[in-house]
Amino acid sequence: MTRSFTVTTPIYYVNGAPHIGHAYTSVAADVMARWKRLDGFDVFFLTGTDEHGQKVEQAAIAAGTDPQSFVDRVAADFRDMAVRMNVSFDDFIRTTEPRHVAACQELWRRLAAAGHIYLGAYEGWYATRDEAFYGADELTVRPDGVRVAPTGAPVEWVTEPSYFFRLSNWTDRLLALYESEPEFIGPAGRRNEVLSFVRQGLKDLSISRTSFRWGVPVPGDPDHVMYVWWDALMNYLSALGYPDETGLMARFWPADLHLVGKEIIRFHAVFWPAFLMAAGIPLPKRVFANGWWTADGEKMSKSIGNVVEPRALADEFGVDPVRFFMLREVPFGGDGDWSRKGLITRLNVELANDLGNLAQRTLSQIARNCGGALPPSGSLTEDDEALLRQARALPLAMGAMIDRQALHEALEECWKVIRASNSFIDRQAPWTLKKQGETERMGTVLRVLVDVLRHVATVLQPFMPESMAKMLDQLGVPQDARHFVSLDVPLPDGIALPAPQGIFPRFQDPAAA
Ligand code: ME8
Repeated sequence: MTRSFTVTTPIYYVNGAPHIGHAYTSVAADVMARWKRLDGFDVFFLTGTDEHGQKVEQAAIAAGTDPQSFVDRVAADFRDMAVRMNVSFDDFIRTTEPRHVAACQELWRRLAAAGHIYLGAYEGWYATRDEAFYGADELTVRPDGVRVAPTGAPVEWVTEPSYFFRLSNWTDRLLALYESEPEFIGPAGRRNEVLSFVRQGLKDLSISRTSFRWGVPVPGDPDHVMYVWWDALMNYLSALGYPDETGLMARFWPADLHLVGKEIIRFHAVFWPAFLMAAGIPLPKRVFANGWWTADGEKMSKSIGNVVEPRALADEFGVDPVRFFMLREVPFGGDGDWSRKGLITRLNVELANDLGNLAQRTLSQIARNCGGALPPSGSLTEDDEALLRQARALPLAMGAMIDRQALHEALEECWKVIRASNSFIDRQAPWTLKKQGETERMGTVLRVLVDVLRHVATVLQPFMPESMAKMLDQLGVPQDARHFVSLDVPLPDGIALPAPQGIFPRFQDPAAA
């Protein structure tokens, strides 16, 4: 039976244009989805937009439009960004879609009927920028007198009637979950943070608002709209057709991985499993938080406005170098400060030199000295075998790293092979073999390099889909032989290879010229 794999990104607030932070989580999830597809899994990859709540309503008012036209426009922009960055989502859910609204209301009805929801009044602090409630003990006062949450977002005092979810009933069961499923939250630092939050004991959660209208109406009480996080978390189920549990839900739920940013781990690792347990729905297997891209040390954010536009970078450098840089530069799960210089260095050194040049050197010699036909392999030396072994180990080794979201380790594993191949070509010097008339040995060396490059390009497809498709074309690998299992079938000797073309041109920075 085909194994399934379900991965999700957060659904992004449509209060402003997408930036590199959103592209980051989406590209990382895309790498995992593409990896599993190449490994033969039945994959469901979900992304989308979070369109309700006070923050979005305020942004619409500030833009001078009604909320629906505003969210239609910004959601289209997020979708466009995902497509441009080559994010291969299977569905793009929008929380203003009828299918989503219906699912939220149905879960609400069921939990209310089972006694998990009650009507009360909320009195406390709220940060619209975070769309989150805070306890007085979590706040600090800025020098200018403004009271702020730990995230730096200003808070305001809110008093209004509200429905509550009995979150306090779930403290022990959540702690038992973290204990029995140690992999439920990653990385470890985030797990500890969630544990210490839940160990303090949970208070009931306010899940409806009455002071504005832009949300999903509460069934049976139209004065209330649902708290935007209740609505947002439900996207993972509404996209799978909840409450129908037979179709996509049977095939793809529970999710294998919710990928999120570190600031929203609490919503995914505390509130969400509590809602699901109350509803008797199986829990996702893992929630993993990526770190933050900062600009001059501060989190890049739409609300702050210090952002880098991913599509502009893709226009300037190409989509793949941007995808590569984001996942190569910083250990996945940690933070990084955005650096244009860093991107140019990675592009020139690792893509143009290490990988691009290796392919170019190998393929141009085949074009020149083997009549453009893939040379057969003669007998292999220990040096040849060692390099081939290293390359053949990549799918399994990198797969294990990707399964624990160590994307940077997976890339490093591959670069070890690329660096070893560069040493190999220098050491074996096929150009010298040619001069010495050792044509057969020259052919074997080039063939070893083609076979190694084929492995490298195959496992790098999830990271750099367009460029690696080009490289596989040049290596003569047919379109339908690019999955991991295909690597067991050797390329036929003597096939004609297309004329090689550079894949990663070096970037000359006009700013530095
Ligand atoms: O929180 N660095 O939406 P959001 C790295 N709608 N990742 C970043 C980032 C940065 N500087 N900025 C944003 C929401 N991200 C909710 C989510 S889910 C049911 C609801 C990424 O538009 C990161 O994944 O504020 C973060 O969690 C997400 O975008 C937040 O996007």
